[in-house]
Amino acid sequence: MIFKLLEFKTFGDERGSLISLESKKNVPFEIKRIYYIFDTKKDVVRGKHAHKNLQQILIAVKGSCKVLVDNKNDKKIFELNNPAQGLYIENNVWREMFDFSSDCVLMVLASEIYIKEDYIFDYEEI
Ligand code: T46
Repeated sequence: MIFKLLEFKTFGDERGSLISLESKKNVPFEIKRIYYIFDTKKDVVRGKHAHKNLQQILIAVKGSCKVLVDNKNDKKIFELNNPAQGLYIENNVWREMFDFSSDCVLMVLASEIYIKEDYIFDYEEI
């Protein structure tokens, strides 16, 4: 039930920047799925759930958004606005994503394939 901000090494040169993400290296799990959230409308709150087994890393590869994470012992709001930072979220952590900039592309690396039954929509169940 942990969450923490990870810093990724940026390979930069006169051409620009590159970040590489590798399973079990700078990503602490085997990546089984990648999805991204974009074109999010103003004042929308996404998420509002936890997961039974899933671990994820959320990266604002463009733009910014805020993520509230809550494991009942600790509750924190992170602003994601840097492609070199990823918010690692373990299972059983409540998350809400909000304040998306209009250009925000939020990329998510997931440790499992999509399983509907893995979602916990009742805060009292975490
Ligand atoms: C999470 C946060 C950070 C799929 O068919 N496959 C997928 O892999 C995903 C992630 C979603 N979907 C479908 C299910 C819904 O019909 O896409 C639709 C939107 O998904 P959802 O309402 O769950 O989106 P968010 O932004 O509330 O939550 C998502 C992830 O589902 C969730 O695991 O932790 O982003």
